[in-house]
Amino acid sequence: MSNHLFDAIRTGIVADAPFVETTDGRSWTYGDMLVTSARFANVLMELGVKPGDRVAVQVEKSPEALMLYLACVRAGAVYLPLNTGYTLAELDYFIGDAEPALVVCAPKTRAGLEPVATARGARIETLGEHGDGSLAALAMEADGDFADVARGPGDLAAILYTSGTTGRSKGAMLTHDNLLSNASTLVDTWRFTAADRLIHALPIFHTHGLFVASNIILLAGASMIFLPKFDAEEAISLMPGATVLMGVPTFYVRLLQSPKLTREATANMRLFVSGSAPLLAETHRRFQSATGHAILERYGMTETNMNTSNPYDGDRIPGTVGFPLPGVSLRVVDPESGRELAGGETGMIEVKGPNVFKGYWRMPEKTQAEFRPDGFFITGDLGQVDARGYVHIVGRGKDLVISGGYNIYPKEVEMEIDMLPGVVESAVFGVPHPDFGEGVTAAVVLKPDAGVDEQSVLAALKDRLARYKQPKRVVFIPDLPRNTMGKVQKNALRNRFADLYSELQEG
Ligand code: MCA
Ligand code: AMP
Repeated sequence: MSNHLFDAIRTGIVADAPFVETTDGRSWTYGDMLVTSARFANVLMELGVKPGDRVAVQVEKSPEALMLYLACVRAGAVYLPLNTGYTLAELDYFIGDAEPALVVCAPKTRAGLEPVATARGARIETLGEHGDGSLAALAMEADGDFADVARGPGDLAAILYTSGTTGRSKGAMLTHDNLLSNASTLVDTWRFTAADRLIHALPIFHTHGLFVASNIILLAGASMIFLPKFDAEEAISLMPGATVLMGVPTFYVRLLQSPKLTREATANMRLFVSGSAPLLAETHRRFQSATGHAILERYGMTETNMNTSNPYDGDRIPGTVGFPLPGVSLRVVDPESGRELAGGETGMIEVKGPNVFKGYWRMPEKTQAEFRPDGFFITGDLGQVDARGYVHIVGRGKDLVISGGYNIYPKEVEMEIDMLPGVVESAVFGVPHPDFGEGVTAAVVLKPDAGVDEQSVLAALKDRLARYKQPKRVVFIPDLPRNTMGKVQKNALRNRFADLYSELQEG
């Protein structure tokens, strides 16, 4: 029997080679990984999770959480990671839509989440950040051997929710081969070997930290230092014993604020990768002058995994995302007609390849609307390909703000603000922010004598939206700027409030 993704992870495994360690002194070898993920897989079966069932997981980052992901892969279940910042209101939607057989949450959030899970027919267990919780207790008693459930390349391994420009979030269905093909390509492209040691400071509920970082390490038989969150000073102190860092641009902005970021401190490092949001060319240049390392910028999406990468050998050009990865086809088209554009012309980026997801969970119409008849996926990103073949992302055709590597869909925030008493309407947009790249900003139109101020708007959003989606500033204006068709002109708002965060020091 074969399990497409896990068989590849097993191949060539060295049982006593280090896999993951934490800064509180816990560590797992590859042999430990096999046993621990088997124990969790046995528990999933005992709890009645069947192949194809969804397992929704909202827990703090820990090696055990990663073992639970691997257990789902081995048991043929579909792993559904959820941002720890999501509020109960947000979770209710995801659980209702995905209909998981099991919800795993942090011990401290169980009381709040239990009614939501049980109302939706899901069982609930807990997993704490130090290997505690009811699921971990069951795993400790379980068998350390597990016969992996047969899964083919096209079977689902995970569903990751990504917000939509209209309406609610969509679950991107990722198959075993989407994950395996992309991670294998990146191992080769970025020259990973068993000798690598990654500083893993990203969250593990999104593609970047879960699939790009963790799957690469597993396939290469390499090791990683698992940090609960990113801290620039801590990351620098770990660099002499590490070889690679993967981060969002905010990581690099924050690293550059430290006088300890020097050529000597980074001498053992061979690779710094950036993605999830545009890296300013200025950050790239400053990093190179401080350390001698050219950050390797790549471009991906939840739906597609990684699409392009600057070269490992060769010029890593600031402000570009490099070349399509081997096996990935990329074209730039006229958004209206779908006609392919010539090099140097700006249009919609479309991609096709084994990396591209299977579709949106239970949304066949939305899936169809985002694919061309010839199988290319419409990314919503605007870009061009230069004469040397480097892809440049020049904007977004979708109404989206990216703050510190997290995506915020303005519509979702606007709907919450528009429901507040005293509010006529609102527009949410991103403007430059020295730390987060873009700062979520709301322009609000009030009824006369509404008695609403910035603090009251923010207070009302507190339990409705994850913290990172909440506006950093709320400004009040008499009317929203509109074009002759009545469409809100967000560009005009972005221009008007472009300097809102410029007085902030970086970080
Ligand atoms: C935290 N806050 C944020 C963000 N993170 N606000 C806006 N945007 C954010 N990204 C809030 C905190 O709740 C806090 O609010 C205040 O801002 C300051 O928090 P701070 O301690 O400075 O933040 P932090 O905990 O240090 O986190 C910043 C971070 C983190 C390290 C940049 O957001 C992060 O790890 N981002 C990575 C996201 C990621 O993995 N994206 C990949 C998605 P308060 O003070 O009120 O409590 S995958 C993807 O995009 C595709 C596939 C791809 O290409 O990779
Ligand atoms: P997500 O929905 O979290 O998967 O975010 C994917 C989006 O992040 C892409 O569609 C891009 O808009 C953006 N993105 C990812 N990597 C980069 C990059 N290197 N440069 C610019 N934008 C990026």
